Amino acid sequence: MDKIQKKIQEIEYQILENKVTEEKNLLLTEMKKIGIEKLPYSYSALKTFIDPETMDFHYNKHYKGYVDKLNAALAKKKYGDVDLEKIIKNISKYDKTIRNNAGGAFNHALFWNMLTPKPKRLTGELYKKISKEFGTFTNFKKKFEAVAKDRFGSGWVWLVLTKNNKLKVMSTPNQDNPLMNVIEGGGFPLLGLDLWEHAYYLKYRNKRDEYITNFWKVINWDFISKLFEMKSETKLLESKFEKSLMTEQKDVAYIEACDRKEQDFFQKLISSDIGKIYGKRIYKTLDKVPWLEFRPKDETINRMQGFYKDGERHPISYLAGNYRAFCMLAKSINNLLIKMGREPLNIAFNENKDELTKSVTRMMNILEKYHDKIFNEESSIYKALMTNLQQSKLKGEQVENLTELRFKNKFGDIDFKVSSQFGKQSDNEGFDADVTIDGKNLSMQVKPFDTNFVEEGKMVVLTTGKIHKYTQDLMVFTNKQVTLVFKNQNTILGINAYKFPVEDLIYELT
Ligand code: MN3
Repeated sequence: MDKIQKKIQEIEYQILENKVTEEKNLLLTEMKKIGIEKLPYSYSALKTFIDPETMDFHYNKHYKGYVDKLNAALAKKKYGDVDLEKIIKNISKYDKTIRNNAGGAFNHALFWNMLTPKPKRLTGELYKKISKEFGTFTNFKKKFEAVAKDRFGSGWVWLVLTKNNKLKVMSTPNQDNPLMNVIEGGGFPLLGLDLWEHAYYLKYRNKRDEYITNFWKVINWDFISKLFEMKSETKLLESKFEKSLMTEQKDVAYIEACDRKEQDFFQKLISSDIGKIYGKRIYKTLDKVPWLEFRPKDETINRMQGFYKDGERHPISYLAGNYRAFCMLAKSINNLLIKMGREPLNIAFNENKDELTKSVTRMMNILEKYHDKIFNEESSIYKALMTNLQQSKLKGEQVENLTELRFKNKFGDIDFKVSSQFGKQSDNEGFDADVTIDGKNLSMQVKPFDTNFVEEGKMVVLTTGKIHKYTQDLMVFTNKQVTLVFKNQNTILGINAYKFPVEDLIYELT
């Protein structure tokens, strides 16, 4: 008897366990899909506006249909985890099926929340703004109804908050939405009315105008006001940030130089995958600056890739590969964010790669957005960056001149040809050169260095530049005292250092 009891218990546990796992999996797949917005009232709750049968059909058949078809289309194309608002904002990237169904899902999810069986009058900031911009609240209602009546065929009518913080009544066809990037002069939808026949035909038949007028009886102004406040708060924060960027910039003191420890961190960071994100985004941002012109490399006229102003390669071109500038930029933007009371960036000394990627991406978004405020001659961030980059450039020219001079001292008047200058995009602290010695053509990578010493049978060369594997024949290091020339066959990459077998040091030039 005991045995049977035990067995039953075991089976019961097993069933329970399976059920839990199954529910967990179900939940996980559900979470990866676009969710269904719950209807916040019963089908019969909005009788003054719409009948229960239409409500039931509209919600369960039409709306859920859009969500299901959208999820099916997204799964088929393997778009992975997605956010509905993001899809809407980037709708031009998707096909027509997704455009229609994402629009349907988004519009209706908003629509259900914009209605209530217990409406209150609109008061507060939005009421003031509507009255101010449309003359009176009645004028706004008239305008909204007129635009709605004007919509031929299926579509929506909207009250929209534009990018310039203005209110606007507009209409979109089909399931398009003012937030879609394909809609010209759109914005964030605050209020919307479904003008498809499926939304009213059972109750109103051909009297669409009556349906439009009855809409005012069920509007959830509390929800609309919240949407408005949320969106204007974001806008307010943005304009505050912009203002602070303009005024704070006069105060040069807030741009702090980076200490050695911070520089070491950013040096490692710029050599990593995150450094690649930084470099790419710097190029993208500088490309938007109107007074700079990007020019690609052209060997026939000996032109380097970079950003040019009045025909000259501008030192800002070194920005992408310069870790000191990277550090300065991160610190300056962080100081601004802290002063604004916003969440600071988490870059310096952070070892978590995901967090770092997020923070650097956020920093680059800010930089790109405010490119015209940051990259202009009035800006103190720009001035500080330029001082830094000019110093790098001077240092580079010094290294170039000294290296060439020492090669000529040793080998006579050889042809020393610099093929890529100090501070190119991928590597700001070094340059490429070619020499012909005893009829042999040799390519070299030249870098500045601090000091060198022998450790465990290897020659260690400490440098402040980026540590990178090069393919040239020679690795050459120059400082004020000496130029070291190594064979580049057994080069080992260290942290802030290159290491070589002692016998690979072929020349010490002075
Ligand atoms: Mn509908």
